[in-house]
Order: sequence, then C-alpha cells, then structure tokens
Amino acid sequence: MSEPRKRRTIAALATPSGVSAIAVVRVSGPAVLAVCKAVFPGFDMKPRTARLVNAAIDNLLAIYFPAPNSYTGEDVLELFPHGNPFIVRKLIEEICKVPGVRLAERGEFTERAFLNGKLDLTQAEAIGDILSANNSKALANAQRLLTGEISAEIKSLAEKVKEISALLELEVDFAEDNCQSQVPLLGGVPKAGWDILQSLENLKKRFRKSGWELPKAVLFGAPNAGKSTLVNALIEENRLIVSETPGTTRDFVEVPLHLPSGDILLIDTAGLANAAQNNIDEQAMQKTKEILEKANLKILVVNISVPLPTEYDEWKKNADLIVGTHADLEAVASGQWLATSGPKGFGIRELKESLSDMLFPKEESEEVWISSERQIACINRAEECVLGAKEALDRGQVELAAFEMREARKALCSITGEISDESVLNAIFDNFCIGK
Ligand SMILES: Nc1nc2c(ncn2[C@@H]2O[C@H](COP(=O)(O)OP(=O)(O)OP(=O)(O)O)[C@@H](O)[C@H]2O)c(=O)[nH]1
Ligand SMILES: [Mg+2]
Repeated sequence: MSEPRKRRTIAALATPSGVSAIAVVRVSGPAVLAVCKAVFPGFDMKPRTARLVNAAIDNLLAIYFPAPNSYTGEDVLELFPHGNPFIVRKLIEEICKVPGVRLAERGEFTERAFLNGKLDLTQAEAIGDILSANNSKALANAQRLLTGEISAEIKSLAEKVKEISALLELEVDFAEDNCQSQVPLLGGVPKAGWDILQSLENLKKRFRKSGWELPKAVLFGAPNAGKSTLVNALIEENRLIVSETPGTTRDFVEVPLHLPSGDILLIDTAGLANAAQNNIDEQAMQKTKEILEKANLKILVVNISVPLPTEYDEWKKNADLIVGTHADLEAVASGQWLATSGPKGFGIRELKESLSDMLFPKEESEEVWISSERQIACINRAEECVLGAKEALDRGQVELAAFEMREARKALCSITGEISDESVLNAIFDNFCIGK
C-alpha cells in the first residue's frame, strides 16, 4: 500500500449493502473536519457524543472521535444514515467530493489502526475471527486474541530468543577480538535456553482453523422413525416433508440450527433398512452412509412405540446419542434414550441442550488457540532457525548460530507486526472487507 494513500482521508460503508433500518459509514483521516464543514454544516462535533444532523441527503446520527482516541487513531467520523442504499451511495459521494477524501480499500481502517499502534497484527487478525465466530467458544477465543493474549506469549518468547542472541553475539565479539572467552562456548547458552524449542512446538499444536464451517449433527435410523418430524420440531418450522409412508426422505437435507452455545448443521437422512427395495432405496441409503462418515455427531433416532428394529444393536455402536420418538404414545421398546415427541414438543429443549453440550464441550482453563495460518508459518520459521542455531553451535559455528537466532527473533516479531513489510500487511488486510 503506497505512502500517499495512507495520508488521504478514507470513507466507506461499514455495514453490508442493502436495505436495513440503519447503515454505518466511517470516515477516517485528516480531512474529517473538512468533511463535517462541507457535508454537515450544523454539526457541533462534540467529541464522542451522538448528534442528530440534518444533512441535505438524510437526517442522520453522527459521532466524531478526534485523534488519537478513535479506532484508527486518526480523526474519525461515524455516521448512521437510514439503511437505504441510495442514501448511502449519495452520502459517500458527497463525502468523497471533499478534497483529500477517497473511498477506502479493503481492511484499510484496521490497517491504519495497526500503523498507528492501536492494534498489533494478531489483534487485527482477531477482528476477522470476531466477525466469523459462530459459537461461544470461538467467540471467547477471538476476544482473548483481541486483548493481545497470544501477542504477550510471543513477545516473551522473542525476548528469550533475544537473550540467547545476545550471548551468542558476545561469543562472536570475543572471537573477533581474539581474546579468551570468559564464558566458554556452549556454556554461553544455558541448557534451559533451548526450552524455546519446546514452547514453539507447543504453540504449533494450538492451531485451530477458524471459519464458517458448522459442526454437523446427522440423524439416522429406520424409515418412519420420526427423523424429519424431529428436525422440524428442533428448528420450530415445518420445513421437511413428513409422512406415514416409510421412505419419505430420500436425499439428505441440511438445515442450520441455533443451539445455546453455537450454530450447527442438522442433517436429516433417508431411513436405513436391512434390504433395499429398489435402486432408489439403495442410492438413498448409500448417501446416508456417506454423510454419516462426515458427521461430528451421530444421532440414532428410534420410534419407541413399536418394537426396536433388528439393526438397533449394530446402529447403537455407531451412535453418539440415541433419541426416542413417539414418547406421547405408549412405549413398547425399552432402552436408554432421550425420549421426545416432535408433534407434542416433549424433550425438544432437553435435546437441544444435549446437542449443545456435546458439540461445544466446556473445557476448563483452555489455552488460547491460534487461528492464523500466517502466524503458524512464522512460528515454523522461528523453530527452523532456533534448530539451525542449535545445530550450528554443536558444530562450533557461533557466528552462524547468532545469525540464525537473529532470524528466529525476526520471525517471532513478524507475528505481532513489530517487524513487518508491505507485502505481509497487504496479504492480511486484503482479506478484510471494505469498511473494516
Ligand atoms: N405420535 C407421534 N407421531 C410421530 C412422532 N414423530 C413422528 N411421527 C409420525 O411418524 C410418521 C413418520 O415420521 P417422519 O418424520 O416422516 O419419519 P422419518 O424418520 O423422517 O421417515 P423417512 O423419511 O421415511 O425415513 C409421520 O406420520 C409422523 O407424523 C411422534 O413423536 N409422535
Ligand atoms: Mg424423513
């Protein structure tokens, strides 16, 4: 991103385009005052105070954040016009007519926040996680990353690497000055110094890709067990076809479900039977088996008002949870299951809670996990360098070891952005959307 670009004032819509009650437009940079004068003449600009402004295009709410106490660290104006795409476009056009103002590029607000020291790179990347988190655990992790928890760990490791580096540099200086080292070689790096390698290895194990993929809970069981009825009860909508004819569901059907701890995909499948009646049954059952292999949770559904299917014991082995349906009728079958009735709404809340607990188990004092592949690549690079340094030292090549340790520190410092170059920043912020 070029230098002059950073000095310009930028403006963009910060909410999705489309019709909504309100939209948010952000302006950041030195021309914010000029924008206020030109576009919102009556605006008294009391800092960090919401003000109703009568602009030509719309009556809107505006908040002025003078630098440096703003998201970007620059003068920022946040505008809340009515969420009409025409109003928003006209408003942004008016703002961009003010000299020195242009449309923002992807991630440019957050990039400025980084360049002005408001956030480091792990925190900037955490904002992406905050926006994509679809369960409480992912959100809690993103919030911990945003507070700089991982940055603190990385900084302390970089500090350790620096200490070893300093010892090695000292050895190099002694060698160059041709004087006897006070600290004998290798004695210079205390054994504990190499614990860094273990710490790096542990950090790598804490990688978890964040994203939009929802955990899959797949319902399976005999035809007519009540699987589709159960799905409709869970999503509180008559979405799937239900009938007393066995073999109603053919292709598997995916529906999103909101559980107390997060969102999941609930998948209804065609009933399984010992023998397929025809080629369609065969294909439908094959599809059920395939989707079961991809399941995060397999739910066996049984109608408890009729005798259990002969395959029950075999299916049970493959199930993470067993749900009994038709609990509003007299039970014929006996066994351990969560009894429900879709039509009467029995056991549905309990089932949602069980699914939530099973798919999003609570783990005590969990370490914060790393979600950025870029950060993991830096950790890999740092590990390679520390290993290289250790080996060089074993061969008595102190100078090479010192060089490797300097490189290891660079790799660690690039995680937080203490050391960064334009291409790295571009790669990160180009992944953001406009207005972020
Ligand atoms: N009384 C009662 N009837 C139910 C219950 N659950 C499902 N049914 C009825 O059982 C029949 C079969 O239900 P479905 O939900 O279509 O069963 P399915 O397992 O999806 O069947 P396939 O798609 O054919 O595999 C329908 O007539 C439902 O109304 C229940 O809990 N109580
Ligand atoms: Mg069905």
